[in-house]
Amino acid sequence: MLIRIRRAWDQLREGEATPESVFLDRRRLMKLAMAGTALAVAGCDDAVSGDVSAAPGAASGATAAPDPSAHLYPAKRNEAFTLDRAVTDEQWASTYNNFYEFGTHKQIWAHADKLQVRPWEVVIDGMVAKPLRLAVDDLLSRVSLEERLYRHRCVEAWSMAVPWTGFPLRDLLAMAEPQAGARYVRFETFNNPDVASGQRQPFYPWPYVEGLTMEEAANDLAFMVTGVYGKPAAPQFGAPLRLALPWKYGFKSIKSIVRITLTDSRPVNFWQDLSPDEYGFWANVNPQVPHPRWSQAYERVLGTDDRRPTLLFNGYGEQVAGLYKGLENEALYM
Ligand SMILES: Nc1nc2c(c(=O)[nH]1)N[C@H]1C(S)=C(S)[C@@H](COP(=O)(O)O)O[C@H]1N2
Ligand SMILES: [Mo]
Repeated sequence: MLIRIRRAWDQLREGEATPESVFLDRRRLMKLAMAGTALAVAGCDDAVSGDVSAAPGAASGATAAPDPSAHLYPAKRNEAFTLDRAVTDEQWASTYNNFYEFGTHKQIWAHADKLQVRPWEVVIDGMVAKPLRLAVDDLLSRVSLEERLYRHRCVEAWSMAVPWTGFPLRDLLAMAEPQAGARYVRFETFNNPDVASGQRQPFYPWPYVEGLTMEEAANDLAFMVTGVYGKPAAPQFGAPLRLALPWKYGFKSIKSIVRITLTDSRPVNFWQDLSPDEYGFWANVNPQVPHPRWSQAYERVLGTDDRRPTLLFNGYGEQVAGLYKGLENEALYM
C-alpha cells in the first residue's frame, strides 16, 4: 500500500503483535474461574470504547481551571540526553496512549480528560526517615525541572521519541531520607473507578503497581515526569506525575502516581500479576529475547512507516548495563 491513512497504521500494528490485553484477559478469566469467581464479562472491554478520534484540545480545557504549574514550562533542555531519531509528532503521542485505567485500546485521551489532576497529593512512605505527603505543586516548588529527549519502547513493539519535562527520581526519594535497609521502590497509581471506567473491570489487579530496585531508582536516567512537549502533561500521559524509564519496556513507566513506598521486598507489578509467564519485574529492553507471543527484534515508530531494529537496553546500555552485573540468573528481559 502506497498511501496510508492514520487508522491504517493502527490496524497494521494490532495485526503484528497482539496487544497486551487480549490474551491476558483470557488468562485472568481462567485464573478467576478456577478460583470459583463468578463474573459477568461479556462486552467488558467495550465499556470505554467509542469514537474519540477527533483532535485533542477540542474536548479538553474548556471547563478545566488553568494548570497552576503552567508558568514552569517550557523548562531548559538538558542536552546530555540526545536522540538517534526525530521526536514523535505531538499529535500522535497524545492520541495513541496506553492507560488501562481508561480502556484497553489506544484512543483513551478523551476519557482520561476526566481525571482531575488538581488537587493531587503524593505520599512517600515505608522505609524512610521522613514520611511525606506532598501536594504536587509544593513538590514542584522544591525541584528543578528540565527537559529530556527520551526514546520509549512499548513491549507491544511500537516506539516513540518524546520531550519529557521533569526531574530525577532520586531527588524525590532523597526528600524522604531512605533508610539503609530499603531495597526496592514501589509505585502506585490512583484508584477511582468512578472516573476511570477501566477500573470497573474486576479481573485486573487495580491499582496499577510498578517497582524498581533502589539502584535503578538512583540511576541518572530514572526520570519523574510532570510535563511533555514543553507544557504540563495532559491526563492521558499520566499527569500530574509519572515515570519515564527509557531502558525498560514502556509498562514500567507508571502513570498518575499517588504513592511511593520504600520496602525490602520486591514488588509484584500489574502486568506480572496478570501474566507472570510474559511479564516480569525487570523488563529491560532486549531485541534478542522474544516475548512468548512475538519477536522483540524490531519496533514500529509511532506515526511513521519506519520499522527499526530494537537496541539492547533501548540504546541506553552505557548508562544502565552496570546495574545488572551479577544478576545474570534473573529474568532481566521480560
Ligand atoms: N497507571 C498506568 N501506567 C501505565 C500504563 C497503564 O495502563 N496504567 N501503561 C503503560 C504502558 S504499557 C506504556 S507503553 C506507557 C504508555 O505511555 P504513553 O501513553 O504516554 O505513550 O505507559 C505505561 N504506564
Ligand atoms: Mo506498553
